[in-house]
Amino acid sequence: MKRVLLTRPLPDRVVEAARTHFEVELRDDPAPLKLGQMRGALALYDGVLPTLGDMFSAEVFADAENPRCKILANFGVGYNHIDAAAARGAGISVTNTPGAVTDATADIAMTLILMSARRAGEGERMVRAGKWPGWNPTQMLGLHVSGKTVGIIGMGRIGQAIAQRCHYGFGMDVIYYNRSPKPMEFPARQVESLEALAAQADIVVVAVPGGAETHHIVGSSVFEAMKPSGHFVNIARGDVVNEAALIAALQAGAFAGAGLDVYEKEPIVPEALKAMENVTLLPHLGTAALEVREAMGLMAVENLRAFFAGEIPPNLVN
Ligand code: 8YV
Repeated sequence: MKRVLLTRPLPDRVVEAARTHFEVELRDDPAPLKLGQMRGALALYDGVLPTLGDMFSAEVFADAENPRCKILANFGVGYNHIDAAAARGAGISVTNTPGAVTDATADIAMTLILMSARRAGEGERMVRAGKWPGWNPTQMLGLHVSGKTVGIIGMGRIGQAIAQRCHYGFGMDVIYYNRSPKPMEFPARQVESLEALAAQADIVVVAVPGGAETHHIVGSSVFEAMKPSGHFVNIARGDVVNEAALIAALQAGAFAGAGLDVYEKEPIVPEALKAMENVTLLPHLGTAALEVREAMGLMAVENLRAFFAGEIPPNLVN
C-alpha cells in the first residue's frame, strides 16, 4: 500500500476514503508544515495531500533528489503555495480541486458584496455594542446592489459563478476583465483594462488565481479609478491586491467600502483594516462548509488514487 500524508485534520469522510486506498498518516496539527517537515514528507511518503499554508516553494524541492514522494494532491483549487514547476523538476506531479470550490467561493463573494454594500458588519457591531439608537429613516444607508454594475476581475469558474449570481439573483449588469473573452448566457461585457473596469463598476470583485503572474495586479491606479460610492471585494488571494495601496485608498475615502476574505500575510490582518468600520473582514471562509471541504478532500483522494493506479490524475496542473 502507498503511504500518504494528510498534512492537516480533515473531515472524517475524507480520511476514511483515503484509508480505503492508502496507508494514511494523519497529521493532527492545524498549523502548516515547516520547511524541514516538508522535506521530510517528500522523503518518507509516496504522496502528500497538502493544504493552503504548506509552502512548497522551490527551496523545498531544491535538494530532493529522486524523492519518494511523486505527487502533491493539493486540497483546494489555488495552488500558488506550491511551486509546481519546481515540483515537476523533482519529478513530482501536482493536482488541485477545481469545481468543488466554485459555488461556495462565489457565495462568499456575494456575502461580502452584500455585507459591504449594506454595511452589515458595521450594523452588527453597533447592535452588539448596545449602541443602536433605534430605527430612523436615514440611519446606516448603504448601496442598493440590485440593478447595479459588478466588475469581475478574472472570469474563470469562480468569476463566472459570481457573474451568474449577480445577474440572475440581483439583476446586475456584468462587466469583466479577463485575458480571453468568456461568453455567458446573458450580456456580460469584457473591458480592456482594470482601470476601465474600476471606473464603470459599482462593485469590483477580484476572482483571479494567485501566483507570480497576478501578484499586486490590483493597486492604486485601480482604487483611484473606482467610483466614490464603489465597493471592493477580494475572495481570490491576498497578494493579488497591494494591501498597502488598498489601505491608503480606503483611508483617503477613494471608495465606499471593502469586503475581504483573503490577505497578503494570512493570518495577519493589518490593524489599519480592522480600524475601519467600512471594511468587512472574513477569515478565509471561501470554502468553509462541511460538504464543500468533503468534496475537495474526496477529489484530492481521487487524484491520488488515479495517480497510483497509473492513470493521469483528473486534475493534474503541472
Ligand atoms: C481553501 C481556497 O479553503 O480552494 C482554494 O483555493 O482558497 C480555499 O477556500 C484552501 O485552499 C484549502 O487549502
